[in-house]
This record gives sequence, C-alpha cells and structure tokens, in this order.
Amino acid sequence: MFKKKYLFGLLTVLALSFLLVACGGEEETETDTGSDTEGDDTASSDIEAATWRFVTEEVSGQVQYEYAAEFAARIDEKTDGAITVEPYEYGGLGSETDQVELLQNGGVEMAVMSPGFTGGMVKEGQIFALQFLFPDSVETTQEILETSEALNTDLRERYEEYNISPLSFWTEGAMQWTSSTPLETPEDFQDFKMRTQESPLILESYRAYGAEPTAMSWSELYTALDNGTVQGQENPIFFIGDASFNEVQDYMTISNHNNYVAMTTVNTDWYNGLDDNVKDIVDETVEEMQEWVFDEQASQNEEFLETIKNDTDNPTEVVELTEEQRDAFRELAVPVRDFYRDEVSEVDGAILDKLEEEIEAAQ
Ligand code: 6CS
Repeated sequence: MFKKKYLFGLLTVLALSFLLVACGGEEETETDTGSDTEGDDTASSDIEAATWRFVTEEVSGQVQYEYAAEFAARIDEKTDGAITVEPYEYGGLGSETDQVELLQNGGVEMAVMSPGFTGGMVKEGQIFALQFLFPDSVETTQEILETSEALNTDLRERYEEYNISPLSFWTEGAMQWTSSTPLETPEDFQDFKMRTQESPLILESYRAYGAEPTAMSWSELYTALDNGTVQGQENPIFFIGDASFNEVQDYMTISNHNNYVAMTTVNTDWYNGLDDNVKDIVDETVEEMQEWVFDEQASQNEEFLETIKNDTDNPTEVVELTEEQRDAFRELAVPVRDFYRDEVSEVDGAILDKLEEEIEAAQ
C-alpha cells in the first residue's frame, strides 16, 4: 500500500502547484538581510534575502530529499541566514513530470530530477537509460559524472534549451531488479511486465530483453507490484527497501545493469539572473555536495541491503548474477546504443560518442 504520508501529499497537488506558480519569480523577500553596515564585506551583507523552493522526487530519509535538506543547511550557513532553501518531499507537487514543468515555469527554483522523467522532451537525456554503459564501479561512475564534458557541457546545453540547467550529475547507486519470478537470464524477461520510468529509451531497453514494459510513477508502484499490474521494477537498493517494494516482491537480482543517475537542476532564467556572488555560492555548494551525496547513497544502499536480507517477515531471495549471466544481458543491451544514435539522438549520437570515449579513458 502506498504510504499514507505520500497519499496525503498527492491530494494537495493541484492547490499547491497553482500557488507555487502564482508565486514564481517573487522569491525575493523584503526581510532584513543583515546588511545594515555600508562597506561590510561579509557574505550576508551583500546578499538579498530570498527563499528558494527545492523539489525532490523522494521523501524524507531518502537520498534526494536528504540532499536538498543538506544543501539548504549549507546555504543558510554560507549566507548567514539571508537565503532560505525549502526542500520539498515528493508527493505534494504532483508527479515527477509535473515537477519538471514546475521547474521550467519557475514554480520552483531548484529540483533534483531523474533524466528518465524528461525523456519525452530532452531526447539526449535518455542516454542514462543505456544499460551496461557506465563502469560497474559506482565510484568510477561518479567520477565520470563529475568530470564528463559530454554531460556537463554538451548535455547541459540541450537541457538549457528547455530552461533547465543541470548543475551536477550524481549517482544514487547501482540499480537492481526486483520481481515476482526469478530474473537471471534474458529468457526470464519474455513477456515480463516491467515497470519503468517515463523514458521511451528505458522502455526500449526492456523490449530488447523481450519484456513488456509499462511506464508509471513510483507513487503507484507498490500497489501495481502488489496486485500484479506489473511483475518487477529496477531501482537502487536503498529505494527498494525504503519504499518497501521488497514486501510485495519475492526476488531481488543483483544485476548492476545500470547506475541510477540524478541531476541537481535549476531554472535557467532564475539562475542566470542571480547576482554573481550568490551564483558562486550555489556553484560551490553544488560541487561540495558531490562527495556528500556519494557517501550518503553508499551508506544507505549498504544499510538497506542488510535490512532486506534480514526481513524475515517479507523474505526476499537475493541472487547475484555471475559475469557470464550479465554478459547475456550486455549482448542485448549494447545494440540499444545504435537505436539511441539513430532514433533518439538529435545530434547523431555525438554526446554518446564523446561519453563512450570518456568512459573508456576513465577505466
Ligand atoms: O523509480 C523511481 O521512479 C524513483 N527512484 C528513485 C531512486 N528516485 C526517485 C524516482 O522517482
């Protein structure tokens, strides 16, 4: 059952969304900035009071929300309280795709966004759907996400065409499959009803295994797994455990078929309009947060693996694929890159070509 706290949030979606958009662009407040002394060169003396809304796709305790909360604490400290960042849990502001729109139209200033939910719009962003593209090492993947020019320059430009600036890319950990029947070979995926995010290329990747994928919001997923509308899903372990998907699934396959990538995004117009000193604080904090979030996802993923294994009330058979078993999936996944180049990319796969070179160099 989708937890009550999420349900309550969803009921307030419309009202809140209207309110936020109506207030968009009025984030500057008239409150005291602590800048009474002329010539005072402390950070806060130069900073106008403001409130920034930071929406996430997860709830309290989960990685994205904790990221926003930590980001808020750091901004508060760096600006001596002049700037307040308000983190929003998932559920109160609509679906993940509604949240993308909210960021674009200025209803919120900041968002943690999964590229999967922008798949119908920013075609190149679907690059993260390509399985077995990034290295198996989560650490090396994070390094690539931080340094890649293909992502931080070229892909960022594609997003900026839609008034979304990804300031950073980071991983929430390796993704695993959960299922009601064992998933160890591509044959196991024949006609398997797989839940995915709203990205045509994620759907295509599962069709390549023979599955029948269905896109849906994670807010509907527990119920859909419980009643058999879908038979399985992919996510990092912390999310599987915290959302209790293991309660309604019998198997968890340690497939490490992909890394879950999230982006720290801002409304481009808003960001470009920030004073230089404030923009510097945002950039510096986004950079600092990379190490913080890497540690956070690592400890949450580790902790929830134990929780799932030890949950005797809801037993889950945890199966780790061998390299040979993973190769069988890799063989079917690699040709999806040609599909991306030919059918998805609007720049003839140039971003993927560059990213592949960067991945090669990093390994
Ligand atoms: O599966 C999903 O849709 C959700 N998974 C994670 C790890 N974060 C938010 C996202 O919406």
